[in-house]
Amino acid sequence: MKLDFKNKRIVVIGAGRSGQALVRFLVERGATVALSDLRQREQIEGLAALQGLPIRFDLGGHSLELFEQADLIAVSPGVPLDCEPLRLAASCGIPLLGEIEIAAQEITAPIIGVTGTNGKSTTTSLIGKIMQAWGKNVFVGGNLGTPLVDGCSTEIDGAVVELSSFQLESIDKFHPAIGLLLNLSSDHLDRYPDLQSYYQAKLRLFRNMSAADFAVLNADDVEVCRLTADLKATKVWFSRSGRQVEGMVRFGDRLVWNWHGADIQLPLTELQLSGEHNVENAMAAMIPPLLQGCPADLAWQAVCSFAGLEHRMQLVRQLHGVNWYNDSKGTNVGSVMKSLAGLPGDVTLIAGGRDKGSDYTLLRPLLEKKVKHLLLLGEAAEKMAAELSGSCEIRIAAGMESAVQQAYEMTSPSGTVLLSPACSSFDMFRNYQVRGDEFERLVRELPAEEVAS
Ligand code: UMA
Ligand code: ADP
Repeated sequence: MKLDFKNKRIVVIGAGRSGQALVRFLVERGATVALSDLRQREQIEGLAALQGLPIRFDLGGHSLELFEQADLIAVSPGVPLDCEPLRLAASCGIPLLGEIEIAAQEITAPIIGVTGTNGKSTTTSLIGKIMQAWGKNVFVGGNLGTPLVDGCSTEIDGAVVELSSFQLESIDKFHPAIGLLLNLSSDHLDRYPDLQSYYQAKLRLFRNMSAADFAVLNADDVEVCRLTADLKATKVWFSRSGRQVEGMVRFGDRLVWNWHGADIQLPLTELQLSGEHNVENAMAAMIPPLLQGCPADLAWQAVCSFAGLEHRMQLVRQLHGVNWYNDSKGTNVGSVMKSLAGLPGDVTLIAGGRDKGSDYTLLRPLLEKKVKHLLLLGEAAEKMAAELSGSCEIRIAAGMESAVQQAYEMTSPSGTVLLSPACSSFDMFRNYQVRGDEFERLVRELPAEEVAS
């Protein structure tokens, strides 16, 4: 059901991509909009594009009276719901909706929502590729980059939306036709008091779903199995370890779609994406299109033609026998473990950034096995060095340039240099893309000729 925004006083909190998209969307629908952000105007990218719109800017801090007097607060995902202006608005009984909720109430086409700790962007993109190959006009975005409100203005056959726990916190009636929960492991403990609160935010994906909807779940993930026991949605499983479940099961080098008597087999040897985690992403991504009637061969071709997203285990350069990988999107401990697991030994790992309350000791066994040198950056460097001490040779680098230079000097031929930070980028870079781009630029500038020592 469409919400009526006409003449409503709406405060949009957060002036990033979501906030700016919300402003355009709400102004078009006749709302009286104020845009509020802690940052000063000159610190915020893209504001010039809002020039000329009839909105009030409340920048450099949140004016509490605006929040008290609003009819509705529209919240960006990065804004914690317990911050002062939102607590005040809640105490005044003012409703709050997130960007995903506001957008989804306008969309009548079926929505496929993808969540989980890792693999969301890859799986969302894969589903998008399949749907497009099938001739469907689908919106593909969400946490991936393009806010869902930007998908409301066009006629679409469906939407494939990556959903973070932050986005799911502020949904209300949001009701995807298919919801995917890829895996659960530790992340974002700088926002949540404990792991269970983070997991519960993820599970909100399923709160409005009924038996007519599908929940696509990872049968190999203990936490996913434990926490989804009571879902109302019809469960469709995927299992990379060959569990006998109804859904998509991997047996050796083939996948079997074992659903309501279907007998479809898919050869894994055709998959371009590398790493066991990407087998899971490919399995999960196949399920929604198959449930919606997409021919399996067409869907599998689309999956196999996908070479992967930037900043995820991207081979940047081979130099003097050393492979240099950019995995800047490896922003938590679980993802770094997957990335390391797929590499041979003799790794120089560049990690660090802004800590999210992570337990880095979980990395110790893999560091002992695969990593020779660990170069640490940013705010988390000292904490990581303390928790990982003794697992390999550890140095703290002054910045990315110094880390790349040291990695160049210390990595032996046939070794690997991997940027996979286990942390967010916001202490040193605008986002993980800028961090990855900077790494790639520095790696490309390394001299190809051997430097005499
Ligand atoms: N802000 C305030 N008050 C506060 C806190 C923040 O005003 O109390 C302001 C900040 O100063 C900043 C703005 O809020 O100007 C940022 O808003 P935002 O963090 O919601 O950022 P957006 O640019 O809108 O991007 C968000 C997602 N970011 C986060 O969830 C942190 C993007 O995901 C997403 O692509 C985009 O919406 C479109 O949907 C990025 C991300 O890092 C990739 N996501 C996290 C992750 O993947 O781990 C969850
Ligand atoms: P997300 O959007 O959830 O952050 P991405 O698809 O962007 O996930 O992948 C980010 C990183 O997470 C990758 O570089 C890889 O190291 C790791 N990863 C990807 N898929 C999975 C998965 N299914 N399970 C565990 N780790 C994964």
